[in-house]
Order: sequence, then structure tokens, then C-alpha cells
Amino acid sequence: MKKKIAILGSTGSIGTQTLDVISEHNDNFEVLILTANNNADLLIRQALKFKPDSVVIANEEKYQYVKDALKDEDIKVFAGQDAIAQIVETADIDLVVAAMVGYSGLRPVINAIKAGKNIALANKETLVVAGELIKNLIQDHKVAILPVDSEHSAIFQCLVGEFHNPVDKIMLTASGGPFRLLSKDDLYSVTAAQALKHPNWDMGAKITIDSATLMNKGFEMIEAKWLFDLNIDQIDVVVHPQSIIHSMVQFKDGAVKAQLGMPDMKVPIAYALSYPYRMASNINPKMQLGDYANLTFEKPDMERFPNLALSFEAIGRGGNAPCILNAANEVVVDAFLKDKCSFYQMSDIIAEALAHIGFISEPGYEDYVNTDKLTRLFAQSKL
Ligand code: MN3
Repeated sequence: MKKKIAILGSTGSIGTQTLDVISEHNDNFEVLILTANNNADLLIRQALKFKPDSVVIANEEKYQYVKDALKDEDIKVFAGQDAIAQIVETADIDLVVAAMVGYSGLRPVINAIKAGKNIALANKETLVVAGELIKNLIQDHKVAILPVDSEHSAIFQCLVGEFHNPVDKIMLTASGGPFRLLSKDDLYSVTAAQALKHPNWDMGAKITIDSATLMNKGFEMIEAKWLFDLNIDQIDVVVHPQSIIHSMVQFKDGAVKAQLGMPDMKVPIAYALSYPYRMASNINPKMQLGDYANLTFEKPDMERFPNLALSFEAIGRGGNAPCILNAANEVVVDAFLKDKCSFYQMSDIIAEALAHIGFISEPGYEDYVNTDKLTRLFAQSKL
């Protein structure tokens, strides 16, 4: 029996690599649904190759273009955010790969959980924005969330077989990003083009900027809190520039388990798709540890990278604070990518948003939607 997969965000970095994994293991998986935000041409090429039942393009202006291109195929074509949120409820789906970027992932993931679907979660913003809500839904609907993010996959792999052993703390590794060695003076004038040259990981533009500001690590800390049911004081961040150790777990006896490998997202993607099994691969890179004589570790610098401190603040406050953090960040990262905002303006505006937007201690879904909207307007007004 092939596992039937829906990929939300199939044209992005994680989406395309998920399809690479499925191509290598097409005896195990069948692509049922593909959705894309805006990249109609790639969505069409993917649909012609993988022959899904349905595709959805979020940008409704591209509906006719996709429809025409697939008119000779037995593939249903839909458009719009509502269609993406609905299609995850399709009866046959065994696993939803949530690989879209940013806040747009929240509603489809909620609907998929409510429909009883297991989720391979690459969209970390879902847990950043609404971690408590998602955690409760997962328990109510008894679905599995399989982490795709490399650090969380590493922790998940370290925890296999350890369910009866309480965790002392986790150590999330961070590459430190492209600006790890720059002084504060230099950071005032860095550009998006410089940030997009990430040393180790090949990722989408938004997450690459988040990696350069360490916001990505702040988000991952919040993601880890909800995935593994941890307190914030059980989460350490350690800078490890070689990105060979993908994260670690320390148990109460002092033993530390780490998961290592070459930095390639196909490994954690494949594990999420095939868990609890591991699939032999000829395309995933294998490690020669002798090539890495020096594995080094540093403490993160929260003064040069204030977004990490802002993330600690947001998760410490709880409620809708991480939602504010995320919405302000999405606005400023978009502006930074268009050279309309400087490196430190990004964290200044996020800090202002955290101070200015009304705090809600126990938000429901509508509160998250409102917080997101208000924060975006506020952050836009500061640019
Ligand atoms: Mn990561």
C-alpha cells in the first residue's frame, strides 16, 4: 500500500525536496495533492510528472493558466486560500506535508488536524503563532506531528525509544548564519543579497533571512517547546557553524545524545515520510567525519542578534506574544528582502510591536487572526 501524500507548498525549497525524496521511493508513496502559492509554471511541471488527483494554486489570477496547461490530464484544478484549507480534508490523504511559508500555513494545518490527518510539519510558523492551540488539537484528534525541521527531526530521532526517560534539556544547534562573524557596526549596513549566501543550508529566501538574524533559531525554540512539551529553561541554543550535529538531547543522568549527518533537508524529510522506518537512499549525502576535523561550538550573541532575545521574551510572555513576534517579523523580512529596511530596523520594529500590540493571555483562533492583522498594520506603519 502506497502512502498517499498531500504537499502544501510543493514549489518551495522543502516542497521540491519532498518530491525528490518521493521520486527516489515511488514504490512507497503516491502524490495525491500539490498546492503552490504563486509559482504556476513549476506547479504545472510537477503535476505533469507526478499526476496528482488535484492541484491548488493560491493566486486565483493564475487559475485559468494552470487549468489550461492541465486540460488534457485527469487532474482537478482549484484556486485560492480557501481551497487549500479545504483540500487537506480529502478522505484518502495519509500524510499532509505542511511546507508553505509563514502564517499562511496555520489554517490548512488546523483543518488537516481536525480531519484526523497526520502532519509532516516543515512550516514552523504554525507552532510559533498558535502552539498551544495546535497542541490541544493534536491531543483531541489523536494525530501525529512529525517534525521536518532538521533540528527537531534530530531531537525526535534522539528521543526514539526514550519515551519513559524524562529530558533534562535540549540543545538546538544554529549555524550562526552568514553574519556570525560580523561586528555590530558592520551589521548596520548588511543587505539581503549578502544574507542570501547561506554557508551550509540551501533554503528559501524568508528562512535564509531568519537564519541571518537568528530569528529562525528563536522560532525553532518555540517550535521545540510545543513539539516536545518543554519549559523554556530546558532549551539551550548553541552555535555550531559546521551544521553537522543537528541538535542534541541531554537526559537526567547527564547522558547526551546527538544526531549527526550532512546538512541536507532530504534526510529529515525522508524520515518524516517513512517514520518509524528508514529508507535506504542513493541520493542523500553520506558523511565522512574525517573531512570535518573541527566541530566547534559557541554561545549565541544576543546583543548582536537581538531577535533571539526577543524570541525568549515572546515565549516567556506566552499568549499571543509569539504571534506578534511572527507577524512583525514577516513584514520586516519582506521589507529587508526589498532593501526597504535595515538589519537592526527589523528587530527594532519587532520589539515595538511586542510592546504596542495588546496582550491576550489565552487566545483562540480568532484572536490569533486579529493579532496577526493588527501587528502587520503596525509594522507596515513603521517602515
Ligand atoms: Mn532548522
